[in-house]
Amino acid sequence: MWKESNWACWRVVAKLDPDKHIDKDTMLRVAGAGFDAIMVGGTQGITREKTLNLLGQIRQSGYQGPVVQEVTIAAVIAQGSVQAYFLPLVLNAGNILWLSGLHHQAIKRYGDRIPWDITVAQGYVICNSHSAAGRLTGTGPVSVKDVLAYCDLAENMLGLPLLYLEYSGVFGDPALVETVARHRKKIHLFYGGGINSADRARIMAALVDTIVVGNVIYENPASVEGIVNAARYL
Ligand code: 1GP
Repeated sequence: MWKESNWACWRVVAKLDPDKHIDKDTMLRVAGAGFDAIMVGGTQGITREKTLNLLGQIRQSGYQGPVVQEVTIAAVIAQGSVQAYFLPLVLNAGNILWLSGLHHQAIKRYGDRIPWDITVAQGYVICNSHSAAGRLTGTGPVSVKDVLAYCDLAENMLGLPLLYLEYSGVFGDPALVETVARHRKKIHLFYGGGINSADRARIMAALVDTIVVGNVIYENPASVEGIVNAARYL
């Protein structure tokens, strides 16, 4: 049973991309590695069929923890197959579609069917403008001052429950992450990007509430358990 507050206890989350092939052995490793949750979502080539396939693989792996969907396209919502939906609002998007436009369209269309009690809005700051997400949403480079201002916007103006510092594909700047972590009052901080070793996991997990691990699962599955343990036992 999903409790709205569950996600606030997560320390380390696996992000699986429906557009990437994951073999059975890797899926079993993920299932047994000790992740607090699996988040399903990606930027490119996401379809309903690929999403449901991946959710099926997760189920077959025997994974017992929460599985949530990060929704970037309303049309691929995996209704009934996940515990919660995470909706990114890209605060530094160059195109307003990714801040509120697509959300507005989706609410207009599906409003009466949206399960708000299992929906979590995430303030996203895309710090790697060269990533697929950065290019798609039209972000530019961000300074420490920019990110602090986005943090205030998310926390004090929009009242969002979580801020996601997204470096997707590259390891972020720990000094920037630490500055944001010290600056915020209570907004929950997710960090994602370039965590491909226990050392990197330890560095970022010491600064934020939750780290998100993506690419390394596909590139070096054998390292995943060590990464989870490093995040959990610093
Ligand atoms: C991507 O934040 C996640 O959305 C994780 O990033 O793939 O670089 O680990 P990586």
